[in-house]
Amino acid sequence: MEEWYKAIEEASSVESLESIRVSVFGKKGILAAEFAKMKTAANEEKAKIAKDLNIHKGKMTSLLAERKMTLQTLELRARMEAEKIDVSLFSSRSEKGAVHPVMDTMDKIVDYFASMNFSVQTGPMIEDDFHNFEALNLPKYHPARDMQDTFYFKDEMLLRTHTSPVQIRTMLHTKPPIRMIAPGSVFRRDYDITHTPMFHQVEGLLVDKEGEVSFANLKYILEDFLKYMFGDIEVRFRPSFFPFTEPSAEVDISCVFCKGEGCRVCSKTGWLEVLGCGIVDPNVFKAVGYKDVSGYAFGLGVERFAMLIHQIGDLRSLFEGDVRLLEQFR
Ligand code: 2NL
Repeated sequence: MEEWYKAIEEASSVESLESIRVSVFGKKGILAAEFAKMKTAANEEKAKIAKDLNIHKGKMTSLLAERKMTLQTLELRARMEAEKIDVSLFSSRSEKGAVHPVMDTMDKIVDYFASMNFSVQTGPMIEDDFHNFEALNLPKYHPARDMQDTFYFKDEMLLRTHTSPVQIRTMLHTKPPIRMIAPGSVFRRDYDITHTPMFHQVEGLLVDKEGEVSFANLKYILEDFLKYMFGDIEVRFRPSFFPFTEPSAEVDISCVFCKGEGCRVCSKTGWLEVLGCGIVDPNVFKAVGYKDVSGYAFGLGVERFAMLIHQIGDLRSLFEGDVRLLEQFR
């Protein structure tokens, strides 16, 4: 029996301990063999043999359990040591990041207007009714204020639907002349291949003395800007309507995919609409207390520019957060 105690105490692994356990406690183990001997022992000796064997059985059970605990702890410690990872080590596999195509496009737009002496202004994304609508000649009950298009909070607060409130705020705290752009995120309740509930705009505003700003000035800078963005393309202005400008125009470029031949992207027209613009409506100047001034303004959707520049088909792919999109722009 003593040799088995020694074997348990000297077992060097959980595995070898288990084979010892089987040799002692198994059906053909030594305890079973010892108990079997009782059958042939003299009657008066049986009780003593049984008592001794049961004492051994108890001692070995607890000794086995104790040794098993010790070995498991040692084995876990050895494994943790072997699998230790130094998270501060440099990895030979370092992935390069990429600028998101929307931000890359926005940067390029901002660079152009900065080079033309336009300042870059920002403002809050949570706006009030006055700065987002009222001051822009969008009176109460104008369809553009519809709950279906605008995300509203309580107390007439809302997520800005365009970056125009930034121009309103700038005019309210700055004397003319003004030359500014307002890049930023805007929000509308819309979601399909060509609309996401959050998107980016760059709007521009120029204000100077009455009679100093013409539609010709606006036409020149937008043509120059679009050629900077898209290269060798044609530009055309079509009459349009916005509540905050009069007269207003929408601006098309010749299709960057088919060079004006007509294709799926331009719906066979050869033209792509990229901008809205116009001469600032007098009601806007009245709302901010400006007198004897004239100005022009324009607005564009950055995602649309990014899609045309990088040939991206579905607008939603810009916002899914799939790194495979970014990998293409490294
Ligand atoms: C479009 C059209 C436009 C403006 C935005 C503007 C702002 C002020 C006063 C007058 Cl404070 N106008 N912004 C003007 C014309 C068009 O955006 O299609 N945007 C995506």
